[in-house]
Amino acid sequence: MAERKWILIVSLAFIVLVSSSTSRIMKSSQLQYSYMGELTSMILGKLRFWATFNNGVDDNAAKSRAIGPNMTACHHSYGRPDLLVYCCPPGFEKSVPFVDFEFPDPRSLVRLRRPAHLLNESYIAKYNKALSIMKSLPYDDPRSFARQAELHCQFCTGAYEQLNHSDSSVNIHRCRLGLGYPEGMPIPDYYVNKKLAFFHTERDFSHFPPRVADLAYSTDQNHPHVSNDEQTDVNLKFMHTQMVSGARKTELFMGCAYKAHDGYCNSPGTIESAPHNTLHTWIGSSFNPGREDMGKFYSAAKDPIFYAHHSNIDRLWEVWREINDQRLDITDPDWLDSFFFFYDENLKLVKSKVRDVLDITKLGYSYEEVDHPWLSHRPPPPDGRVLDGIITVKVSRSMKRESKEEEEEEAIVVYGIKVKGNDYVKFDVYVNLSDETKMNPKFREFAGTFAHIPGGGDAMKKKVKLKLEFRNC
Ligand SMILES: [Cu+2]
Repeated sequence: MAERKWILIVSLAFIVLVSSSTSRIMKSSQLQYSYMGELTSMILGKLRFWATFNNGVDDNAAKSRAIGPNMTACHHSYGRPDLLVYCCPPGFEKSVPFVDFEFPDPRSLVRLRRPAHLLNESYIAKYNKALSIMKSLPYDDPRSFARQAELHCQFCTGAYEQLNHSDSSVNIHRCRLGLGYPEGMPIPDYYVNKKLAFFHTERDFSHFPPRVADLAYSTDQNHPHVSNDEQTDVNLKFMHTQMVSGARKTELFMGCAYKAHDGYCNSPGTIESAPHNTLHTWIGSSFNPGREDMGKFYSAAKDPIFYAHHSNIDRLWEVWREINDQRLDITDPDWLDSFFFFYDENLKLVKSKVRDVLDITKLGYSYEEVDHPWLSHRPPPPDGRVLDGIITVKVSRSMKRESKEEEEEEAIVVYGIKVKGNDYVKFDVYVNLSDETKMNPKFREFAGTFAHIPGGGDAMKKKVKLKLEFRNC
């Protein structure tokens, strides 16, 4: 129960009016910790082995390839290739006792996460107030907004040494721990109201509402800028590909599972690439070199909109599991046992494993039901290519013949050839043609031909397929 209450408090409290004076105070106190931290991280780097024994690595964990941060070995990390940042928590060098995560009482009330664009005034006011309280807490307090924002920097830029001597760093994105509310294509108005806590200065002002978010955004100069209507249509079709046709397997949707000794795992799933990454970039300020704050790991969580964005990514995972009948999951124990540390509302340090945060029912919350309009927005099939010259395609072989005695034949099938009744159509198919002078049926590269005799009038259209035996040329 206690943990769940904390989750609620955090989710309500992540948005606060950022006054310039508050942020200056925050920055200056972080600066002091930075000097202190530099010294301690130098010393503690030498004591890494010792530190490992003070962070709850039990025998089983040591045998597994699960990953977790060594909380007493924190150091500078790169926020951008040209920027060294320091986001270690004050006093990290001292080992802090921790407790294992416990699920809330299953009989307690289920919390409902609502879409950000559908919140009513009283909800927004409550959220605003809670976030203000978090912002007013001193930097020393791990529950303060500034310290919560640093978690993203610590866990995503590799600030902590990793237990199990892994080259991989535990990345909170793979845990989908975001808190907040789902979609609505433009940024909700209250996020850009300067009188409210949701406002943040380091954003791209040209992307403020009523501009519809560009889920496939790119900073490339040639990236098209389109009307809101066109953008909405692009977004819906884009989401269909990212959620349905492009993500039919767990690994395609989720990306690779982190584990120790495998080196850096940098194979994101469809949703992590976009809309997750693209929206980070779309929201961040174009005046900053890394489109900070949202555009970079080290700074992203300083923007209150980060939490709503990440909660939506969490939600999309649930939606994806639902449309795939809940069958697709990663079962690798090394991934499931990878862990993080977070403070709860009572300032207790809690060790939380990936397996602890996968079932939202056990965590005591759910998402308000919304439509998924992108489900019915499958992009139309391509118009096809007009055969007015040589077309070259790469075809992967479905099988390899083990021996000449085998009876099965391998065939090349050219699907969907469309011809008009009155047209004369003929084309040849060649396999492994490396020399165009051999484009002649007398060579072995010739695989077969398609020929259509005119007749039946233009109104009569035919859709046929050509099947050719594959011979090893
Ligand atoms: Cu993110």
